[in-house]
Amino acid sequence: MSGLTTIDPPSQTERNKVILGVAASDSHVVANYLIAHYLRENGFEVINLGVCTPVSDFMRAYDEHRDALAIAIGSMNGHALEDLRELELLKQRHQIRCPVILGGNLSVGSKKRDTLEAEFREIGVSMILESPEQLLQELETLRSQRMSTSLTRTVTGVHR
Ligand code: B12
Repeated sequence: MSGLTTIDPPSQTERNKVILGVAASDSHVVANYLIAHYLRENGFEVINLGVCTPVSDFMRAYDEHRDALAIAIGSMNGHALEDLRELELLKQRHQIRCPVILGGNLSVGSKKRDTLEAEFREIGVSMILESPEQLLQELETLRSQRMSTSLTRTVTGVHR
């Protein structure tokens, strides 16, 4: 028999959670505050770790909230590459299954290197987004994907 009658769909918060914070060396708080507010206004539960957050703290937050849709990291002071250099290693160690999204001013100086995105991918960043609006759009996409995956599992009875 199908799992439809026996398996509860994921709760509202399970579909809506995002872990947010600012990279370890960075104390710029304004965008973090505004993004947290904006996402909450749009129905997301935000676990906001605030400024000066080491990668290990993002991982620990994910350990506590393994249903998070994404980890979103801001960096304004130009030192994201150094701050996130252990990301790939720690992602593996903590079995991170959601995307790690990065945004802000990602290198020192106004001219950005063409290779910057590739450099971030190499250290474990899944995608770079420019604005809170893009972040919201991406989270909404992730949420719908999550919902259709869990629906498929429910209908076929392979929900775990
Ligand atoms: C206010 C400010 C400060 C304040 C911060 C106060 C506080 N507690 O927040 C103080 C004076 C403390 C400060 C300190 C420093 N600052 Co400062 N600061 C600024 C300033 C003027 C505004 C930043 C801000 O709040 N903007 C408002 C928010 C809403 O906009 P935003 O930060 O640009 O964020 C937008 C996007 O980037 C994006 N975004 C941001 N985060 C994220 C995250 C995700 C996931 C996504 C998708 C998108 C996203 O969305 C936001 C909204 O559109 C900027 C210059 C500027 N005009 O932008 C410099 C600036 C960011 N600072 C800069 C620097 C260098 C420093 C210092 C290193 C200076 C120094 N030598 O001490 C220190 C670093 C301190 C530290 N440890 O981090 C540089 C960074 C240069 C770079 N990256 O190449 C800037 C750009 C100034 C400049 N032109 O040189 N700063």
